[in-house]
Amino acid sequence: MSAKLGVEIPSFQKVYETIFDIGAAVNLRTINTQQSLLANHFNSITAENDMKFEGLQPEEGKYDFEKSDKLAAFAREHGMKMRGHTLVWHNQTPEWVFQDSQGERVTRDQLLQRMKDHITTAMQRYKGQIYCWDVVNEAVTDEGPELYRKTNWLDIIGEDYIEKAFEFAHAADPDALLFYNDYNECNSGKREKIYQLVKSLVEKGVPIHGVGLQGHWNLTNPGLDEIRAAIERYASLGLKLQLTELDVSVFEFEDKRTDLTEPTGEMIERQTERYQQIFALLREYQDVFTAVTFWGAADDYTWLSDFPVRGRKNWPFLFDENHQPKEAFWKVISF
Ligand code: HAH
Repeated sequence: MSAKLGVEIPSFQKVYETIFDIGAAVNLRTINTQQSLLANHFNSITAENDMKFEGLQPEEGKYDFEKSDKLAAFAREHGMKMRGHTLVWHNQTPEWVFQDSQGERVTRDQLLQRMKDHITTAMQRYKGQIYCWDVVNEAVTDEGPELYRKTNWLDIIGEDYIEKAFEFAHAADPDALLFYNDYNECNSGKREKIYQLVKSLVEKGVPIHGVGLQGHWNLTNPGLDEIRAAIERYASLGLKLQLTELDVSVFEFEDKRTDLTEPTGEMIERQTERYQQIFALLREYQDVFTAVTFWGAADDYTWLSDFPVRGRKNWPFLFDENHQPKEAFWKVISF
């Protein structure tokens, strides 16, 4: 941005040092391609994919920590915190987990044992380094009256699979902060389901310490009032909150256009205003928010360039494709 030429770029995480952590999701490629950006502006990382079940235990009992160890080493070398993502989820979990050697579905007890082994092995490896884990991801339905998303975990274990996961996690590392994480978290219907689920866990004395709001948002949705209502609702549970996967897509979810090679001026203007409003709101709730993690760091790499439209570029962050601060960055650090 030529208007800012010659101006020192403040460190994002230092500006927010007393407010909340500033995190980024990373992978083995971006810790190289975005190394100095990450080191300067972020004080926390999350593995985008490499700590998911299929990444850590692709075959029964054969753990593979090669990638995750490299990410953890990157965090240590740069004095960054690390979040763990994610232990129990319906996606990116290998089929073997739910089957025995004959290809038959495992029993409840077998699956609980596998869950326990996985959680214990993963968490103990990073004990003292990963301070916070997304123990269960996306267990609630988007639509309809049912609370629990239909998954193999639910089918085989039953509704208590969630509390079991938290109990195993707490036993594996009693110092780790344990989060429930979900998306569409500001939609009023889903918000109430997430609230009911987490409330029931708290009332049962399940060791849960926080709610992760993924924050996969766009230029209009969710509205600021919906975000505020969700924050108020979750905060009323007395737990900590984090924004765990923030990005602001320049496309509406239903918009499948593929003609753009750069964002329009209007998109960038609206994104700037949106980020300014989002961070003003988050600062209002700085007593409950302990971290804001983006699902990436700069516009040269985002999962949104493959989702929901394959191969369509998106520009959802505060730093552009050349790792330069966008106008939205300057707004977010000016308060
Ligand atoms: C998230 N799901 C996952 O938590 C994360 O692990 C993954 O890398 C990307 C997004 C969000 C999601 C969504 O936005 C829409 C449909 C299903 C899931």
